[in-house]
Amino acid sequence: EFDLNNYHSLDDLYTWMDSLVAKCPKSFACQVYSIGHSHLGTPIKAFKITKESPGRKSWYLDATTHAREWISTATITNIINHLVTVGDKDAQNLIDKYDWYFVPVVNPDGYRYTWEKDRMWRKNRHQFKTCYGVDLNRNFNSTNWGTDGVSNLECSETYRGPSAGSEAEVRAVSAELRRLAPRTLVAYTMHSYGNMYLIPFGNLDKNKKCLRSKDHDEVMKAVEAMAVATEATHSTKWTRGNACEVIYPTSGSTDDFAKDISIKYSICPELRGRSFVVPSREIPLSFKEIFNGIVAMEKIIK
Ligand code: 0X9
Ligand code: ZN
Repeated sequence: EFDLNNYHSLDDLYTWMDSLVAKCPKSFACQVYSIGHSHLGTPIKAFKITKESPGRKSWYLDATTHAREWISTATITNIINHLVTVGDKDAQNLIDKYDWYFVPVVNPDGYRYTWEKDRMWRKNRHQFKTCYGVDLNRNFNSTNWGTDGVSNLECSETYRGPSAGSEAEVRAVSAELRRLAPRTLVAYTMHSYGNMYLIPFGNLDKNKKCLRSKDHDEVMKAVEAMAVATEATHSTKWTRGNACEVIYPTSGSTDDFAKDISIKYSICPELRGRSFVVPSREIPLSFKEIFNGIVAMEKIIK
């Protein structure tokens, strides 16, 4: 039995995703597919929940772009499970209104490495001359790639890579986001840790000031509702706002890329935790607070 309140190896997770398809009710369709392969050739698997009818909008969610941020994969796993098998009023409403696309592990090579060798690994496992790995959240071909909060040194934890979109994982996610963008309302790329909801942009403008999107205020209204619902779940505090202002400038992030290709609600949650290693007993707490946030935000966006 797959324990939703625990962490799982990549192989166990992928097996669970396949087995969940068989439990999908008749009222909607479930499918596992691959969006591409990692640097070392591991499939990057996605799970989709769809209904046949024209003009539907979708949500895209991903996790574990950074290998050590296991709580993000555990949280997304619980969201998928809840939508497919629990079918309460909230789940039914979300599936009635939207198609859902999930990539639980964007960085499967890095994730494997955290299980087998180094729990604190962050980057992918691309081998360079002196060190391994590109920071995938610095490699997306978004505005001003390679400028802010990045390193051009291959041994750095924030190595941007040799060029924009040089990494297989980033190309796979970028292609999937581009494919889905015309009908996608929300891109939700989960990280840890810090109790934050961040929105684009991470990067600076030409005067080296934090850059807000044109619709910043409108997007913040939705994020505010999300944050309030999350905070109410277990009486916690969540910081929210422009990523560059709230934490630090970055360029080449998933959320900046998604915003650049016109996905309106592009959000980067930094999930709960006091370190990258979050005790498994907090998995159900993370799921509940994040799911409540999604339910609350859904009510006010279109
Ligand atoms: O540095 C990062 O990539 C993120 N923090 S983490 O601890 N998960 O590594 C923050 C990214 C903030 N910028 C954007 N979301 N654009
Ligand atoms: Zn991260």
